[in-house]
Amino acid sequence: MDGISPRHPRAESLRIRKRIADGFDRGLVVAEGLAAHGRGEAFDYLLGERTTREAKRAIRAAAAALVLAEKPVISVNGNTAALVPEGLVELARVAGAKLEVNLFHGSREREMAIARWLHRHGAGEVLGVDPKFSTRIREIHSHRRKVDKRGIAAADVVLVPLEDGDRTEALKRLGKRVIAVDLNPMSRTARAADITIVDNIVRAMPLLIAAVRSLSRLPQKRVEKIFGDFDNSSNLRSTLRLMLARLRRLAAGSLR
Ligand code: PTJ
Repeated sequence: MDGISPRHPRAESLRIRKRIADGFDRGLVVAEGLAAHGRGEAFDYLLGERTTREAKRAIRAAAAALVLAEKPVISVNGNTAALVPEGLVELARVAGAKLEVNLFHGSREREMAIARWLHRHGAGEVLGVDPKFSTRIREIHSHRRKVDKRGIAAADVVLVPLEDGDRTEALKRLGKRVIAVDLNPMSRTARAADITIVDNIVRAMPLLIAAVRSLSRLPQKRVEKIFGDFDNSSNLRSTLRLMLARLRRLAAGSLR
């Protein structure tokens, strides 16, 4: 029981908010993560809190990139761990990807808490917490530069949900394919990634898992075509147009 009435018009949004608040109480989410979540909620409101056709297209392309990858890694921060722990573990399993804890607001304690949380939800190996395998990516100018030699440092495809900015550009410069999940289609991350899923991670994660499962059964050539046909800039433009149209409708209703 979460104490949220199913009849509340924004029940789902409140349930998601509660997961972030619980994550904060457990020491998984940093205080800044609560603010980041609020920013996400505002963009989600403009999307109509639904998975758009554009997001579904990006999810399919992201699944293709994961299926084609040789060394895929899922980067996990505090917010993502609090919101979709089971999804992260299941995605890693179906995509043959590694899970790596990588934090913007670095803290050993929180790294360990997130790794324990993922183990509790069925994760096998969790990278990013053993100093023996730690290395630095010089191009990244935040605590996120600390990566695992067996994980992000060696990866060809990196999934970066709820990202903060300069890392995507740095990973791209290092020749990696980057998949972002970000409700803000105008963010630097959204624009720099190869594939940006503009959707709430809570809704996108099960769809991404299902898409990886289904594309894993297709011949490689077809998966390559799905990846190759995807155009991130045009998909982002189309998402922005959707948001603007909804904003105009909402504003017209309020100003009447
Ligand atoms: O746990 P840490 O230390 O790694 O810190 C994580 C945060 C999220 C605090 C850090 O990465 C950060 O400051 O991120 P930003 O710069 O606030 O960017 C987060 C982006 O994620 C914003 O564009 C939000 O709109 C978006 N976002 C927030 N919640 C969601 C989301 N996107 C998808 N699903 C969400 N639920």
